[in-house]
Amino acid sequence: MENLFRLKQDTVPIVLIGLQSAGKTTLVNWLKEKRFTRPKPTVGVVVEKIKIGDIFFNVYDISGQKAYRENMWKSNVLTSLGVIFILDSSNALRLDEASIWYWKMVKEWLGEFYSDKAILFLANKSDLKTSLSLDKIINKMKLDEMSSYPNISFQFFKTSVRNEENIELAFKWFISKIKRFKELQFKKFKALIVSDIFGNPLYVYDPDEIAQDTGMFVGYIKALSGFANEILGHEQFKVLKVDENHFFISELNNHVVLIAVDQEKALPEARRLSILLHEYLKGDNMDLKTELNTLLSDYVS
Ligand SMILES: Nc1nc2c(ncn2[C@@H]2O[C@H](COP(=O)(O)OP(=O)(O)OP(=O)(O)O)[C@@H](O)[C@H]2O)c(=O)[nH]1
Ligand SMILES: [Mg+2]
Repeated sequence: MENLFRLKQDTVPIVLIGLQSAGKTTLVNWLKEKRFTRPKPTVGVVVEKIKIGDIFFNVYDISGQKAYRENMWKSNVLTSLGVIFILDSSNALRLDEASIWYWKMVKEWLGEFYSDKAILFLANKSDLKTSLSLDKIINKMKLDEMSSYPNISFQFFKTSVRNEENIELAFKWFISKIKRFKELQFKKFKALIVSDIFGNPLYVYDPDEIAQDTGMFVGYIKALSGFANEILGHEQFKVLKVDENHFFISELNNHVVLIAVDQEKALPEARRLSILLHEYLKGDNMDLKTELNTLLSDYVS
């Protein structure tokens, strides 16, 4: 447990997804070296720490192969502040498939619970003759429906990494959004509590501490997600196993509560407590506040 909590990150996680050969790795290479490359297909996920503007990013470049989409894409989308979805605009044959996965991300993975996400949509390879117009892509993929997701900041660009068309412009938009989200996200945080099954806090981090290390909480989720071994009934709750303890992590409205429980049968209790804590942290239920006050008065400001 000690070790896990030393896994801090002072970088902002962002993720690149999109079907095979869209140009994800080419874009990452461009960000690093400012030159056009012809990479080999990515196997699994490659993480690069890259400074863009005045922010350090941990860039998660994930393979476009189907086997990685449901789990790797999803878990990285949920734990990143920003998502770059790249489409090969010259490949009309795979537009439907790309569309299916794009909307799966927005509707199923992000859903209504997650706010403060920036999605940068890049219709890449605009330099190729067969490249579809942005209008056609917007139409076919129904991208205008993004306006009904006010919790997601969305912008699209037609780009070419090869010609550097719109790349700077796209990142200018993306970074300005990320900067805002970074500030907001950590302002919202009231506390991060790791408690045992009886609600006795084992670790408590106060908001100031969290604000000082902006990537910390995302880092926790990432570290713990690696150990995920089971999904409980509710989509928002995951059981995570580390050594002989179970760690319970739950994400809702950007509040995060980690609860360590020592036995399997204690999970329902941890879950109940987590829900109460979430309500408390949201700060809009006065009755719950009273109920939890006794339990947490020393720990939550
Ligand atoms: N013409 C053109 N080719 C590009 C552009 N961007 C990337 N490519 C090429 O497209 C090919 C595939 O690019 P990758 O970056 O490997 O694609 P990827 O999305 O990382 O693919 P996977 O790792 O397999 O998921 C490479 O040969 C790139 O050089 C572009 O803007 N224009
Ligand atoms: Mg790649």
